[in-house]
Amino acid sequence: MHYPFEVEKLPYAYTALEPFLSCEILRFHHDKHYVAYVNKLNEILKNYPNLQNMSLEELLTDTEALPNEAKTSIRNNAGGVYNHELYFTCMNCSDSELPTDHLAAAINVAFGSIDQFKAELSGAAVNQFGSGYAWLILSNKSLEIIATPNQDTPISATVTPLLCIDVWEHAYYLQYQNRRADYVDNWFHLINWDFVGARYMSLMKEPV
Ligand code: MN3
Repeated sequence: MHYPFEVEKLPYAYTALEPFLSCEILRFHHDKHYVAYVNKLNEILKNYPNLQNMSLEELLTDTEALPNEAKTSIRNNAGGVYNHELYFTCMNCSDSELPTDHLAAAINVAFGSIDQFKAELSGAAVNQFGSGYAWLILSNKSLEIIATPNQDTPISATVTPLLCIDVWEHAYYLQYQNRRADYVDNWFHLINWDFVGARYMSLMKEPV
């Protein structure tokens, strides 16, 4: 039983990501925006006991199992939960600016260099029109960068996201106002490369 979904605590203090991301932003982002998605998802699932044993990933991938009238709202809210949990977990305050080991090697193969990877991810984040996310994904064991609108989640049998940056205005406006590019630039200081590297390694071990 996965229902009711529980709010995941931030894995660091609200002030931990300063000066790159303010305490005020993290408080609103986690305690209001993310929590609202968890509550809304639970509210919807309350009416569907037969969906209450599905995991978040199953709700997002096995859409055939969802009733037509609730498909869109479940996708949006389960996406809002999944995306925010990955976003918060992908950050920390270690200020390790570079990936290491196998992930670093894979990034070099996929993008040519770490700098080129940063340029491409940054471009996807800055150019995403309106609200959404930019992602580093593992697709059939290859690294790719994509952007998605709203709370869409790039997850399927063969695609798993490794890292995401939230570019909804609520993720940066209180500190950066309209300067999304500055937020994205500074966010690179916050990537938890230990987490992303470990996630990459465990996914590479799974059969395709
Ligand atoms: Mn958000």
